[in-house]
Amino acid sequence: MRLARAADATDKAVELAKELAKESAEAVGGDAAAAEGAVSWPTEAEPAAASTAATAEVDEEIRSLEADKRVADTDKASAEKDSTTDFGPDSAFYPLKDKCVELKIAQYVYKVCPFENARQDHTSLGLFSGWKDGSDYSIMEFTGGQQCWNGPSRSLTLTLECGSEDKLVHIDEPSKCAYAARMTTPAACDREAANKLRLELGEPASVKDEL
Ligand code: MAN
Repeated sequence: MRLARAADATDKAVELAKELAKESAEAVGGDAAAAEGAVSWPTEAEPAAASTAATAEVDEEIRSLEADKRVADTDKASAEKDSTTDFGPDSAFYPLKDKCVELKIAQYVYKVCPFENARQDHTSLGLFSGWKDGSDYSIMEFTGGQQCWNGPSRSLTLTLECGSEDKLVHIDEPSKCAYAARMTTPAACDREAANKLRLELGEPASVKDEL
């Protein structure tokens, strides 16, 4: 929608630029016909007042279009990223996109942004690299974080549990520079409820387990 609006706005601006160029060319005694064909700007040292106003109006329109374009570019990049991200069955975990949760433990503030990255203060604990194999969309993996002194590159696993709010509830470091976090989120409740039901019905806990 925004892209369509930006395209509309661009057409309008081109029309406006042509009109204004024509007016300003007339105002400074230029060739109006030539101005309409190729948008040409007056080159006089002291342009007429009308020409200055027209230039300001076009400049303003250009600034506004540039702002529209930046928004459209950001939307496009975000849509492209979304199309390659696995938000789980029926996109159950889409609500966690653009969310971040924090927890302070001892001297560190941990910040996890589920489909983005994980941090310990300013130290990267990795970027979201996918769902842990066989975890049935319950564990997210973050890899390629800041190199540990004499050790591996930092990484983190995030276990998602059903809960009434998006909240980081625990983080520890079971082995040096490999962190394990747990967060609660309503987004995990459907999956947990479905698994519970399957269990009660005596069926395997998840489709994946059947494979
Ligand atoms: C920092 C922190 C710790 C980590 C050490 C490893 O102090 O990132 O979590 O164990 O570095 O040197």
